[in-house]
Amino acid sequence: MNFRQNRQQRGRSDDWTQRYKTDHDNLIDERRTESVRAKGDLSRKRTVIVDRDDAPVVDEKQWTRGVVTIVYGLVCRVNDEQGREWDCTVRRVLRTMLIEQRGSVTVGDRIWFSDQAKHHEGEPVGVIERVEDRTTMLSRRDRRMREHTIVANADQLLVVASIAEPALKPHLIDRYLVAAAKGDLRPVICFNKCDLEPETVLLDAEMTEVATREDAAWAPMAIDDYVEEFRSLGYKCIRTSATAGVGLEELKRELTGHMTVLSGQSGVGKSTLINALQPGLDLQVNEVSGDTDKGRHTTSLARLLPLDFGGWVVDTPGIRQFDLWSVEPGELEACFTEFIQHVQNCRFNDCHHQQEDGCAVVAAVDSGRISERRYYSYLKMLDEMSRKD
Ligand SMILES: Nc1nc2c(ncn2[C@@H]2O[C@H](COP(=O)(O)OP(=O)(O)O)[C@@H](O)[C@H]2O)c(=O)[nH]1
Ligand SMILES: [Mg+2]
Ligand SMILES: [Zn+2]
Repeated sequence: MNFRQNRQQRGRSDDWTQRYKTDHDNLIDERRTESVRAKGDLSRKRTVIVDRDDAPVVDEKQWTRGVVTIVYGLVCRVNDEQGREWDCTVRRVLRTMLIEQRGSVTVGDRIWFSDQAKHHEGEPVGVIERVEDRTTMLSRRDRRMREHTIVANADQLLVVASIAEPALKPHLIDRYLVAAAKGDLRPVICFNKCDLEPETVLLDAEMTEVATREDAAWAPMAIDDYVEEFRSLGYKCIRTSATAGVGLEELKRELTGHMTVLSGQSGVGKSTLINALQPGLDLQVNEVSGDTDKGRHTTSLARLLPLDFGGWVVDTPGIRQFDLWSVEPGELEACFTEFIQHVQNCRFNDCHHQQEDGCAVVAAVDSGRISERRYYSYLKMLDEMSRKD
């Protein structure tokens, strides 16, 4: 499915948050009164015909295809294939069905909606009738350990790092790579701020804790060597400077035609990069998610941003810090691509590659075929997982 972009610029930032808060209830109520009026079109829609997967059968004459770009409470903003924006609620029967399947409509969902021939503050109003099966899902866990899908159908994860201000954190990159592998997304690593003098990379304190090997000799490398390390593992690496305009064409090529989730710690230049690729978006630079109410509202929403050159980026502060809760210790080794060929040679089937006898991964670290740094990164994540339960 190819969605055309909405080139129109909208002056919407904080104001829609407030608008939805006050208005989405009205919008829902409006719909409710409407659907009890038993005449014509509306009463016909009360009977929902479902296909074998229990999803309502597509009604191409009455429905329009769209993609959900933002979800605020019970209201979804939807872009249709002409790039027009709609305010949609979810058909109640579908909502119930989704709740039973422990899900709800999410940013990135490909949907079908019906035109309610109404307007809400200038936006046409629709009702989501059907959600297509998702190809991928990225989730996070809330404080009560419940899983929330943040974005559906993304196919790439852009891992943005900076070589200075803040200094490169290779372990953090490894974590994003694990999340990408787990979520079935293709990772692209962007080393930004290449106009600056690289800062020394420090082995973080927690990693020192797990570096139990007697001959631990890991020492910081030059930035070029880190880039080379990730590249040799098969990851696409791009050096950029958002401010000096370096590497932007290459980055653009990687994003074209994909739905790419932005990730990377605060301050590395994510917003600046996206603004450089698509000036009209005007993402706020230096936006820090604070504890103020305003901060929470404006930064906790995942948004799908259309790119003029084709594709979407997902700006979602919620997944900037991935935790590894959904990855099981046995799955972790499979997320370290260079371990895979060795794992089968470990003496024990349930080897976690810590200190076990006959561990082929440890042997590969000893012989230099697996980098010590990556191995410690693995141990650190494994250690965290064992603490969690
Ligand atoms: N020198 C330099 N500064 C950059 C570059 N990209 C972004 N910055 C600066 O880094 C700071 C944080 O950028 P921002 O885009 O808000 O980072 P985000 O938190 O990842 O979205 C801002 O002051 C930017 O101007 C770059 O390529 N080089
Ligand atoms: Mg930002
Ligand atoms: Zn092993």
